[in-house]
Amino acid sequence: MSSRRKFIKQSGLASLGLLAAGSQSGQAAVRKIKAGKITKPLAISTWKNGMQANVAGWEVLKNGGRALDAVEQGVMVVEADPNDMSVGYGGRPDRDGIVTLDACIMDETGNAGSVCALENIKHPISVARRVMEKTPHVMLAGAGALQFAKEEGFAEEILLTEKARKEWQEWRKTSDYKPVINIENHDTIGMLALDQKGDISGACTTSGLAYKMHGRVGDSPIIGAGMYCDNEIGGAVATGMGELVMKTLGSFLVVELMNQGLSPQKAVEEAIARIVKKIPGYQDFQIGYLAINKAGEVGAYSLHKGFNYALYANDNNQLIDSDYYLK
Ligand code: SD4
Repeated sequence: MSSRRKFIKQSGLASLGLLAAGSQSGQAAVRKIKAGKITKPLAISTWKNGMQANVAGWEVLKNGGRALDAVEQGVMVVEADPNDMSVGYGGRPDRDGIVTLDACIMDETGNAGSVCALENIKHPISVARRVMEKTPHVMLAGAGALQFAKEEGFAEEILLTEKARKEWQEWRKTSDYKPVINIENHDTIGMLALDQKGDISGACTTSGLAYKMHGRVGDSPIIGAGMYCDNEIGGAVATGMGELVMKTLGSFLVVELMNQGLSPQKAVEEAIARIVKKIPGYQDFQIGYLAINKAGEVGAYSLHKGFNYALYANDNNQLIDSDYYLK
């Protein structure tokens, strides 16, 4: 195996936080949502930290606000949280000790914005939104993204916390990528919202894989890979090993499958099945998908056990264990 392949493979499960314990079975919760009349507004976010993102998003949604504002404000809470070591401030650095951030956002009109390999800016999601709203482009990278952020008034900050720096220094002693499963209870945040008007938006933000190669960009800022929304159909977000999501353009695939008539749950299951069919060695990595449709139905599925998500609907925020493929 080439060293690059080994690096990516071994870093897979370890840095993805294949966690743990939510509060109830995903299928039961999904059925409850479907049985009720609800479904508007609705917020759904990846991992346990999605709970706090949903709370911020709900403030927007319950007051009749726009799904776009809900997802931006929701994920910003996690970006600012130093305890989430996969997102924004406090995120784990790359192998050179540099924190680089990826994020993307889409609104109900199909507009999209994204930044990748952005350094020193605490809220990449807001820079992505400015790219969407203020430039003729969709994606800005690296130094150009930073230049734009500064022109837009974002302050440069050191994002590497003492805790993340110490862990990185410890890691450098061995540069060992052995998977450690189920030690983290947080990860990249992807969030989808359906507002009272019935409009859908989505956001995704991450510091990417811990100790990735410098310059590596994952799925999270790629429109259609880490996140995709079509306001006539629904939205999807991905978490986990970005390389597998990029190779199958996962979030676009989920939305397109819903367009072909699949429920959100069937669509996310099919997107995981596609990875299983197409990508040798998929067993070594975690992937999780969330999806919603216009009716407020939700879907969640992952490759491995341990993916969970936060669902806020009917004035109730719940942490739910996702169903999964590798039983
Ligand atoms: C990446 N998809 O950079 C991100 C990481 C992630 O759960 O989502 N982890 O590949």
